[in-house]
Amino acid sequence: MGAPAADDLLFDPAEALPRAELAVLQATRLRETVARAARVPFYREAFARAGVEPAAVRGLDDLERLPFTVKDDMRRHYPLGLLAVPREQVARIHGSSGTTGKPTFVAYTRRDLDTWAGLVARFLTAGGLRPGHLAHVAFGYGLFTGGFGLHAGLERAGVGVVPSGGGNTPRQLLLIRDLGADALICTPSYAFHLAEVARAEGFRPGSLPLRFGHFGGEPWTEELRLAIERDLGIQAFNNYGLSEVIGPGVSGECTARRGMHVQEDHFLVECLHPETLRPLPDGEVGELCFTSLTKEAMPVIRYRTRDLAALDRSPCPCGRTGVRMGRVVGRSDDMLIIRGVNVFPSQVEEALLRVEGTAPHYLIEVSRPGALDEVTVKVEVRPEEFSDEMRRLVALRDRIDREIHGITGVRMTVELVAPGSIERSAGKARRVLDHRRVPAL
Ligand code: DLL
Repeated sequence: MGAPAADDLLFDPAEALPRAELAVLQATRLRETVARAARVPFYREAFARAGVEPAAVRGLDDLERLPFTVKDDMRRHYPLGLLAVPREQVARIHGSSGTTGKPTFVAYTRRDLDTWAGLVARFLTAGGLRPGHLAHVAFGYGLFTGGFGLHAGLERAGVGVVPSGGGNTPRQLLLIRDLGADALICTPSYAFHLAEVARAEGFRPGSLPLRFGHFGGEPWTEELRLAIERDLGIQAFNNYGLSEVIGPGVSGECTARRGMHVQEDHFLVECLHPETLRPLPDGEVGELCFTSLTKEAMPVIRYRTRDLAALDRSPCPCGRTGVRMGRVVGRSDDMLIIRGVNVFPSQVEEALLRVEGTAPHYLIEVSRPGALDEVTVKVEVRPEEFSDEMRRLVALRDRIDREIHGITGVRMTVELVAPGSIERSAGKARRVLDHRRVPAL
C-alpha cells in the first residue's frame, strides 16, 4: 500500500492508522461507549436482558454479545429517551422521519458536533476538496442532517460555503454560475435534475464552473454517476450516513472510488445476514450494523440500519485503512427514499386513515421518469363517495394530498380509484410498486 498518493491528502492521520493500532483504539472506545450507554435505562435493560455486564465488556470480541438497537427503539423512547447526557449538554437536535409521522430525534453535544464536522471534512478532503474551494450546498437545512452536517464539514475542511438549501432550481443554477462554485453538495438525483434544468434553460450544464460533486442521502447507481459526471463535467463522489448513527460522515469515497471508507475509529461496522444476524464474509451483501465509538449525547449500540451492502477489506491505494462499504443495493425493510426523504408505506396509510371516505386499499407507485422521484398513490374511495359529485371527490383528493404531505413531507400525486379496483391478495398486501431501477448487485 505504501504512502498515500500525492493527491490523496489525509484530513486526519487517524484515517490511515495501521489496523492493529486501530483495533486497540476501537476496543478502548467500545468500553467507554458501553459505559456511557449504560447510563440510559433502555440500554441498561437491554444489556441485562442479553446477560451483559457493561463493566465486563473488554474488547471487540465482546461486540457479538451486545444487543441490537433498531429504529423502533428510538420511536418507543420518543422524543429523547435515549439521551445519555443531561439535557443541558445537548447542543443541537436533528431528526429523521418515522412511521408515526413524528420524527425520531438525534441529539449532539458540543463535542459530538465537533467530531461530526471532522468526519465530514475527512471525506470531502478525500474527495478532492481543498481550502480555497467554494461549495454550493443544495441539501435542506433543518432537522435533516444533510444541510447542517455538510455545511460544518465544509467549513472544517477550509472550503467556502454557499448555504443555498433546497428548492428553486433555476436560482440554484444562477448562484452556482455567478458565484463560481467548485463543488456541488446534494443528493445524486438532484444533481442530475440540476443538469436537466440547465439544459431546459438553454445552457450547457458542463459550462457551469463545478469540478466536484459530493452526493449522498439516497441510493444511486454507477450509471447515474457517469451521467452526472458527463453532464456537469465533474468528478462525483459518494458519501453515506444516517441520522441515528450521526448523519453524513459515516463513510465516504476517496479518489480511488472503490467503495466508501467507513470511519472506523468512530464507528464499528458489521455486515450481517438480515435474517440470522450472523456475520457475513467480506464481499457478501448483508445488513450493515453500526456501533458508535465516540458519540456522547446518543451512543448507539449495534444499530441495525436495514441498508444492504457488502464490505471490502482489501488495501486501498489511497492509504486509508478503513474498511470500504459498497453501494447500498437495497433495504431489508419497506422504507422508501423519495427525493432523499425517508418514507414508510405505513405513513401513507396513516394519512389515509385520517380521511373519511377512503377505503383501506391503496397502492404507492414510485417511478423516476426524469431525474426526480415521482410518487402516485392510488386510493380506493368508498362506494358512496365514488358515485358522488366531482366537487366532493376533488375535495377528498386534496384532503388526502395534504395529510400525506403533512405526515411524510413529500408531495405525492393522489389518484382516486373505483371501489374494488386495487388488486387484493390472499397474503401480504402489495402496497408498493417501485419502478425505479434497482442498483445492480
Ligand atoms: O440521509 C444522512 C445523509 C445526508 C447522508 C446527506 C449523506 C448525505 P437519514 O435521513 O437518516 O440520513 O437517511 C439515512 O439514507 O439508512 C440509507 O438508506 C440512505 N442513504 C444515505 N446515504 C446513502 C448513500 C441521511 N450514499 C438513510 N447511498 C440510510 C445509499 C444512502 N443510501
